[in-house]
Amino acid sequence: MEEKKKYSRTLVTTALPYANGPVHIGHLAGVYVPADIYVRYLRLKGEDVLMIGGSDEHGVPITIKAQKEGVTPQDIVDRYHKIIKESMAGLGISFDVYGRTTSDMHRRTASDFFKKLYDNGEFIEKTSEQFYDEEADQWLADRYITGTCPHCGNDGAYGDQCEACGTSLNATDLINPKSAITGNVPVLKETKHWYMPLDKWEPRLRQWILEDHKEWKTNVYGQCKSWLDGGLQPRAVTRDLNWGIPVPIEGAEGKVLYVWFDAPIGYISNTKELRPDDWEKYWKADDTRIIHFIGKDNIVFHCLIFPAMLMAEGTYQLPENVPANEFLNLEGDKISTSRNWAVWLNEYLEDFPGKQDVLRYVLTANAPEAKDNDFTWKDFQDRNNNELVAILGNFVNRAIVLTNKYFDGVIPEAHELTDYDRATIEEFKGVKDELGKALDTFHFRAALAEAMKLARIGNKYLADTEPWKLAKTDMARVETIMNVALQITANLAIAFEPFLPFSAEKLRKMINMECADWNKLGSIDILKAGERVEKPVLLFEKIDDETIKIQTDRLERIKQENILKNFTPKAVAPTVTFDDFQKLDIRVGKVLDCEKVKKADKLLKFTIDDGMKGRTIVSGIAKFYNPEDLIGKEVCFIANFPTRKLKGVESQGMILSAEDADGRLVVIGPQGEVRPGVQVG
Ligand code: B3M
Ligand code: ZN
Repeated sequence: MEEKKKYSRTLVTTALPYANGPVHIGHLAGVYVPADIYVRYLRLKGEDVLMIGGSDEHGVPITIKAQKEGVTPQDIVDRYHKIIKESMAGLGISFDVYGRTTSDMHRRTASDFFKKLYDNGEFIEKTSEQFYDEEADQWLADRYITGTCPHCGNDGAYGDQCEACGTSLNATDLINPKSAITGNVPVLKETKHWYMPLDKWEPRLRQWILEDHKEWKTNVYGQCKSWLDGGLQPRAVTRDLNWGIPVPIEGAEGKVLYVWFDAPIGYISNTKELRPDDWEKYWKADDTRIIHFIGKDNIVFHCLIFPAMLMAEGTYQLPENVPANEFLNLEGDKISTSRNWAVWLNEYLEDFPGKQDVLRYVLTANAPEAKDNDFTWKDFQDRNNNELVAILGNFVNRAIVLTNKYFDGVIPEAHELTDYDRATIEEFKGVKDELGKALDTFHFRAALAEAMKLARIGNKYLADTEPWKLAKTDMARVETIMNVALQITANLAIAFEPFLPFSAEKLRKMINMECADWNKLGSIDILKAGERVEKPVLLFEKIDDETIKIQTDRLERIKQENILKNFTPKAVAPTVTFDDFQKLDIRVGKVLDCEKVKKADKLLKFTIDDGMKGRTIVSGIAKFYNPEDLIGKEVCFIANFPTRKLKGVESQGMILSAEDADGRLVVIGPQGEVRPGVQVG
């Protein structure tokens, strides 16, 4: 392999979330948590690194949300920018700057960028037919138009992208296009726009990615390859919209820059905001390394379109890597803002105060690095209780408690090391290399597992050496053991800093370690004998079933609401004759008794007064009723249904019930009292 280019500084960018809603665990697992781990790691190593973030405040996602609520787009972005910025800070995502694309700095930067490309003749000017909603009197760009994706058949595809298969589209590619404002079939009208001729840059993009960046993640490399192999087309970089950055040329009134043209430039504007005097070296110097953290739906924009823009501009570095992640699902279903199927960061921080690191841990341990992955509350609880509490928290707590107990908090000296001590030390020395290698190559799950390995080594060391048993007989040995255990604790404070910054800080305070230094990882003389540790503080606590149930109940409620919202009655069955109908002998009966059928959690056994000699009917509605509540009620049943045996009980008929959209069964009965045994017809 070709030797790695030397670099002196790193610019890490993180996708700018649309300010049309709060951020959720999908955004976090895909982009912000891994980026934050990476940046914290570089900082620990003493490298020059900037972490650039901000809100994406233009584009149709914002105007659609504003129209829905009857407020201005500015109201929407002001509201969500604040929520997003505060909640990210709450989770310890350590941006050096978190800007916004409605800032003056950004407006100027994006506008100048466009102007330079325009002046250099980098755009194609083209008049073409675009969709227009006559009733709404509005052009339909991007998400204003929905239809069927010509590639995968998803019928919720947008005019610029299909989220199901990730393909980037032109609105006119959609099958059965519909206006997202009125639902009308749009008309085509002529309008002029400016296009980036991506085809012109294709050979350079090909060389740059397919030849020079074979080390990129396979999911990213593969997506790029398939686009490049499909051939790139010119893409419009302007839109007919009244929200965005005005196209800075004559004859473009009423037109704005396409949001995907201005948003990536936001990385540049926000860097300028942060470092007005020397921002350029982070973008243009040879020894700068740019890394874009994004989700998989943004790959085309960051690997092909933005690089083509940078190539056309001519003075910028191209990204060194784009470690895009796949998607995180929630309890088996795709996360969806419109269906409210998400765990929202701002709500999490309210519901789980002080537990930022638990979420960071779970999202990293489960990161969708190579394939889509699933977040479940059960897994969240298990990982907290069985890993953070039982392994990491337990070891640290033991080391600190024992030091306080035997040495009054003073770090004891290590005397002669045994072979076992030496083997343990060798083992944890290896962790540094492995951890560094995994972090350098964006394998954050593997890196976290390595850090956890260190805690496991510590636990095993104490369990094997049993200092509490030696305390009466061999205090010198206990001193050595506790010294080693405390050195492991100090190593943990360094190793976990990127992943669990809140807990690492608590831990550092407990052992009076001022700052974490990556270079010391793996050494056994981080803490000096004679110095003190503080009293133990719990790093993690168990999360009980009730706490989890509140969350799963909430999701269950949302699921039901969504089902009911989307309910459409089934098509009516083929017509029957009166004779057909009369064949069914439906009657009213009174419930004399009702009880659960043993060993069958779905079945209820009814004793029915049918006006004759009475009958028993078994019905599969146990999940929806308390048997006692049905006693005394009148129900309708089919009297000439064939007798069947259900779980050993003979059922002589069938009780009628309606199945609601969510699968709930509701028993049907007369709306007034009638004599048991009368017929329904
Ligand atoms: N706002 C899309 C998204 O949130 C877009 C990213 C911009 S990154 C420059 O997925
Ligand atoms: Zn598709």
